[in-house]
Amino acid sequence: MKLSLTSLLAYGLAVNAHCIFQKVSVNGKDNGQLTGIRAPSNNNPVQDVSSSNMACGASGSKSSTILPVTAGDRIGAYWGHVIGGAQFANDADHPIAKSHKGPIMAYLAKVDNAASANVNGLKWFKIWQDGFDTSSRKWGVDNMISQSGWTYFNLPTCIAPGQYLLRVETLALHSAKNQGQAQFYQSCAQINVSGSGSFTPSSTVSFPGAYKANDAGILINIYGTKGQPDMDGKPYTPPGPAPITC
Ligand SMILES: [Cu+2]
Repeated sequence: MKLSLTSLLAYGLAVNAHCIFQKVSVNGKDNGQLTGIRAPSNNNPVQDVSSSNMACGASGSKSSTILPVTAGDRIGAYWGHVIGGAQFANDADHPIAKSHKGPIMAYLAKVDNAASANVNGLKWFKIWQDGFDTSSRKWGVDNMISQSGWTYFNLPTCIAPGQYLLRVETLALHSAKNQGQAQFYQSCAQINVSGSGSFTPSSTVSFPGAYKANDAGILINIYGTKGQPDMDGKPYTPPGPAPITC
């Protein structure tokens, strides 16, 4: 059944197509809903790059769990339209509306205690990103949708042992040709890394602070000459620093 806009409004459901990062898997093991993660309680995006919510999203759910991971592990970040996944049966906007083209990025910040660390003033470095593939013309968001809401990346093998916040971000660019209309969705996972890595970042960024509203990867028209959201095949560089290399 396809619900009309009128019936959606009649049911009192939010008519938006946003998303929330709300679960973490490690080497294929799903840790469960909101376990070891700080996630906003609703799916509204952050649109002001100077907001303190740029770090880990608007404050919402908290968890006392710190997820054990080993450097090199395959991490999964799960996105859903709302907390819990789909908003209703056959939700076409789960895990996110197909219109919401853009990159997905992952950052780490070293903390003393991942469950209690204040998100303000942390020093972040990027470990992974899935931007735009000029040959397939697919965005990171397209890959996340095709993997049923999961985004996968490896925790770099060089990451030094200790506790970190893992910030995973979807940046939706469908309206980004107007300043302030790019949509940022991020939550932070609480992880304790083991292994024999010794990486210390030579440079870090802060959230807010890492992005400017007019950065080339944020204030951008992604539509080609026929209105298709594919950059006309031109390359796209996500905002922020390049991911580290081990
Ligand atoms: Cu949205």
